[in-house]
Parts: sequence; C-alpha cells; structure tokens
Amino acid sequence: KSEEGRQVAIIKVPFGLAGARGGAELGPDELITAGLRREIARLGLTVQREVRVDCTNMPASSTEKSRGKYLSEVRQVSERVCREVSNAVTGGAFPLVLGGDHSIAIGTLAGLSANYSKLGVIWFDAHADLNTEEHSLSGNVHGMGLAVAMGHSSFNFSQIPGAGSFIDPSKVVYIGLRDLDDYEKLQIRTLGIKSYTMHDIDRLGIEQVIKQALSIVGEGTDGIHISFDMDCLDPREAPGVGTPVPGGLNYREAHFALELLASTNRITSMELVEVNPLFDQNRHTARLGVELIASLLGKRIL
Ligand code: 6HN
Ligand code: MN
Ligand code: MN
Ligand code: MN
Repeated sequence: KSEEGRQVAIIKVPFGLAGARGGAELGPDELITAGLRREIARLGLTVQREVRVDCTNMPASSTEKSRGKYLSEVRQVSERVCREVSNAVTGGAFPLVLGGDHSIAIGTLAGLSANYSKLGVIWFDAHADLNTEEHSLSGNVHGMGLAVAMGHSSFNFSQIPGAGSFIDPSKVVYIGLRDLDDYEKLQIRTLGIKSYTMHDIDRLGIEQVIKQALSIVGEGTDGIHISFDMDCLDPREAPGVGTPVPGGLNYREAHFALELLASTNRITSMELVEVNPLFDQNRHTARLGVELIASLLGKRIL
C-alpha cells in the first residue's frame, strides 16, 4: 500500500461497561472533538468510512451466571466490532478503532483474525489483559481481552460469528507493563509472551525495544496490529484513563515508538482505547491520543 491515497476506516466503539469505572464510552467522541479528522486530513489520508458501533452502556439486569461482568453486552459489542473491522479490511481501508474500554480489542482481534492468517500484535499497556473469568480479581472484562483472543477463556472466538483462529502468543509483544496480577505473570511465563516491561524500557531504551518487538511480530506474519491502551503512558501525560498506574511511558517515548513503527510501513491496523474524559483535564488525554494516532499514521516532525 502506498502512503498516498491510503484509506482509513474510523470505527468508533463507545463502550465502557467492561472497564474499572465508567466514562470510557465517551472516548470516541472525545477523540473526534480533539481534532482526529483534521489530523488525518493533514496527513493526506482519506477517511473512507466512519462508523459508530451501537453499544449498550446501560446494563440489562442479567440472569447470566458469569464471573465476567456484563459479558452478554461485551459479546454483543464484540460481534459488531468484528464485523466492522472485517468490512474495513475487505474494503481496503486501514482500520482505526477508537475505544471504549479495552474489551473492544476482542472484536477488533476477531475481525482481524478473519482476514490475516498470522497476525502480529504489539500491545501497549500498563496491564497484560490476560485474566480469564475464573482468574480475574475484578471481573472486569477489559482485563481479559488477550486471554479471550488466545482462547484461554470460556468466552472466546468460537462464540463470535465471523472470527478467525486464535491469536498466537508467540506473535504478541507487550510494551509498558507495570501492573500484573499473579495469574497474568504465570501466564506470560507459561505462554512465553515477549514482554518489555517499564524496567526493560529503562534498561534498553524505547528504540531498541521497538526494534526487537518488530523483529518478533514482523517475521512470519501477514499483518501487524497495534493495540494502544492509553494507560501505557505515565498518568502525568495521560490522566484521563480508567486505571492509571504510575511510572509509565513519557511523551517522547510514546511518540518515538509509534514513529518508528510508522516508518516500517508494515502496520496494518490500530486501536486506541481507555480514553476516559471524566478523569481528564482540558481534553489533554484525548488530544494526546490524536497526536499519537497521527504519529502511527506517518506524521513527521520535519
Ligand atoms: N485495562 N489486571 C486488572 C484487572 O482488573 O484485571 C486491571 C485490568 C486493566 C485493563 O487497562 O485494559
Ligand atoms: Mn488494557
Ligand atoms: Mn491498561
Ligand atoms: Mn491495575
């Protein structure tokens, strides 16, 4: 795909029920208001379509016996996101998915897996999102997305119409980890998922981390997806998130990481999640989100 004339499909997913606190459902509109369309136009890219996935944010009184909260709502949103992401890829557009809490990654990955036979995933996050319904301490499904996508949870891709095969843990790389539950630590070791924690970023520097990450997700894959949880950033940079954790990426580290990824011309999709305007100041986090998306889409300083 050439840089010019590249088409972007904006897929807004205003869903927040699976987060730790409400407000992530306001994320997509906040990113649009913060100037996303203008930034995309400045890059010479065209928005081929902009869709808003219908999401329930008022929980129905559920009789479901599940340890994952609002699982039926998550399931419904996942099906819809899967369909939209799949349509975007089929239509030749770059899917840009706007969250919403991170549970929306379930639908994104389901839709991508239907179109790529071997998908590489770079997961920017303070958290590993590897809990299952059985092991989660919170019951919040936004902390389970990758477990669902890898088939470790009883809710998984087999229940999402149109989904492809599970995500291969050897083609997933974490960047920014610093808040892991014991079960997640065990799973990362058992599955051998390559992880660049904040400690590793301190030691290696973000450039080396991205180079190594690319050598893993870039080999033997036919697509590379960036799942970007805004809480990978330090809360001083991005206060408007649902689960802030001190000691995260700084402004330049985050930009540089995405600029390096953009320069490979190999990234095939991105989602940006967990923008929570209720905990933000002056739309700061959404504006940063827009800037970071621009960096991933190829914005250069000079
Ligand atoms: N996120 N590990 C915690 C949990 O509740 O399972 C936090 C999850 C955060 C999820 O930020 O996308
Ligand atoms: Mn997350
Ligand atoms: Mn997180
Ligand atoms: Mn946490």
